Amino acid sequence: MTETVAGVLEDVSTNDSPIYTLFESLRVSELTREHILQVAAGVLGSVHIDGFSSLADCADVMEGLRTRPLGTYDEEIISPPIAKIGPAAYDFYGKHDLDERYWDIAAEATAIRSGLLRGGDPLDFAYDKVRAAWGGDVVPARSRGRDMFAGIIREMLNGAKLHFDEIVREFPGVLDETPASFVTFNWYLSAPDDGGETFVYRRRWAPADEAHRDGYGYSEDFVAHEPVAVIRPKAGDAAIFDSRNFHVVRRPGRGDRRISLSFFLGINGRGQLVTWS
Ligand SMILES: O=C(O)CCC(=O)C(=O)O
Ligand SMILES: [Fe+2]
Repeated sequence: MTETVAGVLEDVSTNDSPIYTLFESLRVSELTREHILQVAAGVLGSVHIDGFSSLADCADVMEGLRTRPLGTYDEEIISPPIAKIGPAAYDFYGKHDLDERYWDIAAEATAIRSGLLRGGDPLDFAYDKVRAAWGGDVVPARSRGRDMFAGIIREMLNGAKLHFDEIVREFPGVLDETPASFVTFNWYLSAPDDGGETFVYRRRWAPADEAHRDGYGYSEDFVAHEPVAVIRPKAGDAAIFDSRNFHVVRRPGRGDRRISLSFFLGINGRGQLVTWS
């Protein structure tokens, strides 16, 4: 157990058997395998990695995004550009199928992304660091034998409503193999001076929560009293948390745009990290 977690260890048990909430938002300078495992096991709310990349690398990617002819890879692209580069499996949940469009958008996005960081792919940079932390393979999840897309670049223009991400529940059968955990990874390439925080609640979806539906998300009142891990993004930082916990992204305030490169991480039965977006 890390020192910080031990430091906040508080027995909240109502009988003689100790029980700990364990939902800290840890702030570290290096991601480790233990961080990923603790988030996956649910004994850590979030890990915020300071200086995951240099600001120069963020600026390089941002400059590339500014000058790239981004084309018509997705109708969700709005002005200003870079609302989203790359498909999210989520976009295809309603169709119950990753159709040809998914693979087409994936190929285009991969091509656009491939030259964005010092002539290389920023996803490779992120994979190298996550692989080093994990000490094992980081490989794409597969859907009907094909490598899924991972590494969406997206701008949160207005934040995101309270939601959870659990692909095996929302899109059963899409992954060829069921991972044992669901962690989201976000590398913040650009971030506002204020606003744009991510709140992660210690609360997983339950069927009765559908009574709190609000469009694609949920109203926040029913999680308001849960322990919460808060991430305040800074450019160059990264963060992980269990994507099955309800989370909300606040509207970005003053300063730079809120742009991240992100993917989900699952741990499979062979001890590999598998990725998708
Ligand atoms: O941008 C963020 O901080 C979180 C976005 C999100 O909803 C996710 O990664 O699942
Ligand atoms: Fe999410």
